[in-house]
Amino acid sequence: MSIRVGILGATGAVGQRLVQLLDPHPDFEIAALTASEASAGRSYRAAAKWGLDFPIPDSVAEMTVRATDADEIPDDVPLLFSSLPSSVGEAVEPGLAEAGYVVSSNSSNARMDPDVPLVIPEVNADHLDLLEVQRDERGWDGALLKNPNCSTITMVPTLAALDQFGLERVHVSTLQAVSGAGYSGVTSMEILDNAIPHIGGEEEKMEDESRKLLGGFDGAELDLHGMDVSASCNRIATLDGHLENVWADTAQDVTTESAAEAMADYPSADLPSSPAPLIHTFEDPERPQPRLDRMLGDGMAVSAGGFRETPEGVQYNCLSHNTLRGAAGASILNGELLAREGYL
Ligand code: 11C
Repeated sequence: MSIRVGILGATGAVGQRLVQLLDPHPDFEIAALTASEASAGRSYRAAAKWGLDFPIPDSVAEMTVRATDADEIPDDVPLLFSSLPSSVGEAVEPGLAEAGYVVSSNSSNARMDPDVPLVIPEVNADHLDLLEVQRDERGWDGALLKNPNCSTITMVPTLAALDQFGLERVHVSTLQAVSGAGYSGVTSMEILDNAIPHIGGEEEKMEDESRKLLGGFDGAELDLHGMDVSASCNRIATLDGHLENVWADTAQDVTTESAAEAMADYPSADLPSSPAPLIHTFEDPERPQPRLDRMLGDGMAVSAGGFRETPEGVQYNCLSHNTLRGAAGASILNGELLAREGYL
């Protein structure tokens, strides 16, 4: 039976991707859409500034957009996918979880809260048990689960594959697509012939979230991974797909072959939106590239290539689709995990 779901922040770029990925979906059916007060009461077709290259699905086009408020969301919609701006997420998500909704959120607020699980199902599905701690500590009937930032999601599965060699230090420099900043269409032309060597707050997110995702969890407490992570984040004139140059220093020797093999063999999750293989590896040093590789695994795969040995470990490049694997698809995958683990 389909689980009725809501999308919070349904008119934004990630909200639109959520609509695209949920229509249709094997486990979920869209039953509620919310946005700001300015959009409430309008049809989704009228409220959404539809900028993506697929049609608005008929099933939602005439659905009335609601305000993002617990009183507005029907009780028979147990699962909410949140793509709210972080300040709005911070204000409303805890109240929704307290009111009994299970919230799978892409918003950046609360990702590092000790009793809020931050999950990539293929990497740290066991961290979901933190929801029991969350219920005990906060007394919520519902739950709040987060997926990481898109640039973190791109890199962390590759690091998870390399952790068998003992990760000690990670340096990463990113080349991030304009859709990560919400740019679309004509606005994205503003950075043509340019690159912006700074993305506010992004470095800290990559450094902190990576250590939480790869941290150890004993069923009650989470320890951050002991590796040092140092990030430099840059915006380039690509529409979709974050490309990242990673230097991973390891305690044990690692060859280019063993690094590539560890990534190619890294397992998928047994969930509808987890692709097989999870990580595509390339020998061609010019791959992965955003335009050629961002849609691998229906936009849910990670790609890696350009492997080179360094004195301390291995250097490589990785890529994923930032609004699919990196945002909307990541929230849906977490929703699938919540359903499988009996939280709905
Ligand atoms: C960017 N990674 O490309 C950002 C967008 O923490 O979810 C996503 C922000 C976040 O600008």
